[in-house]
Amino acid sequence: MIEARKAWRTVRRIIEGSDLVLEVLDARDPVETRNRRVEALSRRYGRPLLVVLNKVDLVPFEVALSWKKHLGKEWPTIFISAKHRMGTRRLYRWIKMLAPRLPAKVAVVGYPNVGKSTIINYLKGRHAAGTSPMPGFTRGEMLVAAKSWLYVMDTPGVVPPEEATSEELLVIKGAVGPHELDDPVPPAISLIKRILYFNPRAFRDAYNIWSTEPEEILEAYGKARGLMLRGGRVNLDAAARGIIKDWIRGKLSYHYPPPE
Ligand SMILES: Nc1nc2c(ncn2[C@@H]2O[C@H](COP(=O)(O)OP(=O)(O)OP(=O)(O)O)[C@@H](O)[C@H]2O)c(=O)[nH]1
Ligand SMILES: [Mg+2]
Repeated sequence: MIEARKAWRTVRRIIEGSDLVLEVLDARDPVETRNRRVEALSRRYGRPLLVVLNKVDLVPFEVALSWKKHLGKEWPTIFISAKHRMGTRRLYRWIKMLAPRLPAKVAVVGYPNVGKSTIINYLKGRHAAGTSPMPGFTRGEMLVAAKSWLYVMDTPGVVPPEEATSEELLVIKGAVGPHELDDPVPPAISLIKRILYFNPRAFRDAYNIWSTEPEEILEAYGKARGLMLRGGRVNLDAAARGIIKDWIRGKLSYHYPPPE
């Protein structure tokens, strides 16, 4: 919790010192990765904000488009895939358009693991910021000179304090790694339920598991990976961590349209 408060302090200071804020969301779950506290801070300091829906390679094009339209009612919004280097030109264009001056100092903020550091590397065109499939990787801030007219600030992923109390929610948001959980089974079960709700085929597609019962899916996953305890029972703990990891890494995916 102290760690989280420190991270928010960093983010607040960086937003205050920036010309433009990029709020990064995971296109698989824009509702759960939308960071209204970041939006409130941008408003408070009068900084323009661009919503960047990242990881669109994991959702159908029409879904990304409908979210862009939906979120676009509140903030300028674009979608990109930083990993697959899709959408850079558009991103540069929007930064130039929204920044009140050049060179612009741009703060890249959002939940853990949404791809902030990957976006920084992609803006720079080569590796500058450390990235990791495990959330909570970036600990401090980092200023990167991406172009002659563009400075970008990498920031640690932040979770609003009121959400930091539910491990189940944090797992869905991709904001905690499996190694951080004492008992990964309950959050894995809620994650499986949510994935099934939005994408009933997810486990079939990812692992060829046809069950639609969360507990059975966990068992089948453990069995298929050889995650067994002595006596022939499945190591549910390890299976739960495995599924959470696959969700974080984008091996499991779902999507849903914005509200009408
Ligand atoms: N499929 C897909 N994966 C991506 C994309 N962008 C980033 N990732 C992956 O998401 C994971 C997290 O990326 P990071 O850039 O480290 O995320 P971050 O927001 O900086 O995370 P923290 O520093 O922990 O807050 C990595 O495994 C990236 O490869 C994308 O566009 N598509
Ligand atoms: Mg990072």
